[in-house]
Amino acid sequence: MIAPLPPPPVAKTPTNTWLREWHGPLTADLVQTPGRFGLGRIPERLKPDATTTVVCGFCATGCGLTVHLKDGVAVNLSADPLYPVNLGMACPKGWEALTPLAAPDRATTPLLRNASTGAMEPVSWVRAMHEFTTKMKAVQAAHGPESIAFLSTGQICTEEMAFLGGLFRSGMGGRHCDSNTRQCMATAHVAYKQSLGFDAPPYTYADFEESDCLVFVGSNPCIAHPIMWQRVLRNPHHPSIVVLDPRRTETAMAATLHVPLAPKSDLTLLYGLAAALLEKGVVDRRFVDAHTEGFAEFAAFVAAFTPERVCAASGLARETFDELVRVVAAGRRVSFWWTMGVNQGHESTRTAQALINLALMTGNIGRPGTGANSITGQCNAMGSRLFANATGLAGGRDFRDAGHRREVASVLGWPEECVPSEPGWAYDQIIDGIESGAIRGLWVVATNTAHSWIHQGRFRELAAKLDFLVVQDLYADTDTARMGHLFLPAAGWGEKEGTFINSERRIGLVKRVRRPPGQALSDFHIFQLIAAAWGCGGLFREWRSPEAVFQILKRLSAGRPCDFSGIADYRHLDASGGVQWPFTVADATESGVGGGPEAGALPGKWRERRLFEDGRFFLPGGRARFIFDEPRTPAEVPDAEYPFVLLTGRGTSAQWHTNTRTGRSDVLRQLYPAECYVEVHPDDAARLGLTVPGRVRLETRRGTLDANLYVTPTVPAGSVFLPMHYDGVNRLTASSFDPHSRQPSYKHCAVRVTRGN
Ligand SMILES: Nc1nc2c(c(=O)[nH]1)N[C@H]1C(S)=C(S)[C@@H](COP(=O)(O)OP(=O)(O)OC[C@H]3O[C@@H](n4cnc5c(=O)[nH]c(N)nc54)[C@H](O)[C@@H]3O)O[C@H]1N2
Ligand SMILES: Nc1nc2c(c(=O)[nH]1)N[C@H]1C(S)=C(S)[C@@H](COP(=O)(O)OP(=O)(O)OC[C@H]3O[C@@H](n4cnc5c(=O)[nH]c(N)nc54)[C@H](O)[C@@H]3O)O[C@H]1N2
Ligand code: SF4
Ligand SMILES: [Mo]
Repeated sequence: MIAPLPPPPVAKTPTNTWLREWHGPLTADLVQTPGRFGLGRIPERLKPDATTTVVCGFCATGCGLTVHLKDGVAVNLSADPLYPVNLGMACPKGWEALTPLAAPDRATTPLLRNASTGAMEPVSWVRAMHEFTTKMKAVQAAHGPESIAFLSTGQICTEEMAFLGGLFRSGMGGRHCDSNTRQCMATAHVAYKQSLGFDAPPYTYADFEESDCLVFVGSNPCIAHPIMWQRVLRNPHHPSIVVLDPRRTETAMAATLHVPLAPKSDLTLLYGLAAALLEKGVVDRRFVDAHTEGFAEFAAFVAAFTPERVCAASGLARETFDELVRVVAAGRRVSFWWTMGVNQGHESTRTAQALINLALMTGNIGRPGTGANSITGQCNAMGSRLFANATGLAGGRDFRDAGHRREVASVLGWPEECVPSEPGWAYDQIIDGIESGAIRGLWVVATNTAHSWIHQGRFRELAAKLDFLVVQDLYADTDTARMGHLFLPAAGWGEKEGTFINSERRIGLVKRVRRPPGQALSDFHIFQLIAAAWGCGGLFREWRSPEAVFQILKRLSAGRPCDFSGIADYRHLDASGGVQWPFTVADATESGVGGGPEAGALPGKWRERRLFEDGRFFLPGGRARFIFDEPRTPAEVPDAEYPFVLLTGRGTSAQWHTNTRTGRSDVLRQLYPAECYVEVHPDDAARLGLTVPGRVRLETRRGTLDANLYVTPTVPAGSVFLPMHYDGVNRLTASSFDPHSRQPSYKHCAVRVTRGN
């Protein structure tokens, strides 16, 4: 493994003279005028004058935050009581959202690595653009156009994602690109697409309140989606709340039934649950016959999953399994919710589909309080699923479909040959491509691969082999940025405008309420600069502002299941507290945009939009499919040498991923342990002679990590849990992927636990 380079110097730039240095054709457009919604005019809402609402930039709950302005600049914020998502609530990250923007060590200028000294040195944007284009083009000239790649994110605006995908694939001639959405939501995307015909989480947050039985699988909303959990707590129906998690998490403690299944035994358990429900006759025949296909085969398949088999595989007591069956059978409005305990597994797509199957067979979809509901992670992972242009073509289309390509070309006014006809490589294939030498230039935008990628030691070794590594981030000291040759300083959430799509498909508005520091530019502006410097600015003539691109995205969505062409503009979104897709032109006419309830956003007047209310799915014939497979053993199971299972996930509601943002808030730092810790069951600690306070050494076949010992019965004996927020956690994890979604299996590998230093 290579030693990380020293942190780069942070340059102070007194003025924005860089703008005058830039003589490209887009110069006039690039001057940042005060945002119409942030700096400057305040949107017309039923609000005091000096505030404006912005959608939060951390998780996909998509809370509305009321930003308090002084002279048009944000000075504080509070939770928006009128926003339909959070109803006046916010979690610690939301309350502290402005703080990381004001960090004194924000990156303020592009940085270029000095080849002789190895130091990162401040350069102008002109020079940075020159370096970017000449180096990337040189890589392409020497190794072919497909030898450059990008890795991006679910944390920039949809308009920016669409620009990046279009710029890279159609403008720069690259092919391989993916985002951290692969680490997070790829499974849900593939599962929905195969089973329902489109990547379409069907629910609306009101379903948390309308369900009489909520089943959370591999999901810890108390920590990871606290405001969704608040919505659960508002449920007036005294619901059963079931949690399937190997750990007794905060959510499991608050549940009415915790099902502590063995790690990665979900698929067997869910098939067993289906079999037991079938035996009890808990099947909605009318729904199954009218709206699905493959049920008979499914029913025959699951018959082999007897309670005995389930209990042997999952380690559950028979009473616990029977109670699970009883509770689900008793529900009239049952909703199934899943997050990373499902998505990050070796058979994750089939596991997600096992949940979809349960919802279909019991007719628990398309009605209030029901659904097979994937909870999204990052603020705009839903935007990246629809518009990143990586594995799917804009608007949830397919690259390989000539009709789809024609549609996109005609909407964009591009020649058809500009629209790629093949998907690019997935994240893991791009990393393999670096190893094989196929990928030589890499551009990392708003993600911290060197910390978050599975088996990170391998990535770090490979990244050192790259001819050219560009990192675009708010901070120049992230683990990935420290390895780069060129650093591009980005404006963050709150310093730019655009839209995010939240977990319930609500398109919400992000506004510019702060000026970015120094020469930092919005990702949108950076893409414009690159397009101009590369010489492909002509393709993006219409892409002059985020809102202009929003209009293009509307057109791309038209006629698709995600059609939101009925949204007029940003002002409409702002006035409505966001709008859930689909929202077609016909919907807009019906609800009277400009004067009706949708646009008026009077408290209590917003309309919730749930999918599949008519029982029609997006597959040919309108029928959903039962999809299933034999369960498999994970790639790496405990043995005599590495006897424990390593679980990883979110540690506290105050930490966000690799902690680049949350680590910069004094308030948030008070809310979590400063040093990495590992949770060990009391029996295991006693057996291993580990005592508190003490240090533990964790070793896997890939690496070693020392952490503080936490002894707690919340983690099952035989497993240990590490929060993902501390560097080094992914030194331990093993490269293993679901074959359908290629999502990494972050939550299962074999580890040895001994006394540490
Ligand atoms: N505070 C905070 N909130 C966040 C984030 C953050 O970094 N910090 N990140 C956001 C993002 S991007 C995401 S994707 C979400 C993630 O949200 P969650 O998925 O809810 O969070 P995790 O802790 O990763 O995993 C959830 C649970 O899966 C369990 N699990 C592990 N293995 C298995 C298994 O085999 N079966 C089952 N049934 N469960 C298992 C773990 O014990 C854990 O409690 O959170 C979002 N919200
Ligand atoms: N072991 C283990 N590993 C995991 C997981 C796990 O459960 N266990 N979970 C996985 C999941 S679900 C996820 S989503 C990933 C997350 O992994 P990452 O995406 O690597 O984590 P972040 O810390 O969110 O990194 C985002 C980066 O973008 C920067 N940034 C923020 N906003 C902007 C912006 O507007 N523009 C630009 N240019 N930069 C910006 C931030 O400073 C930060 O450096 O981690 C994955 N890794
Ligand atoms: S729950 Fe998510 S969206 Fe809401 S304030 Fe917290 S981080 Fe932001
Ligand atoms: Mo995620």
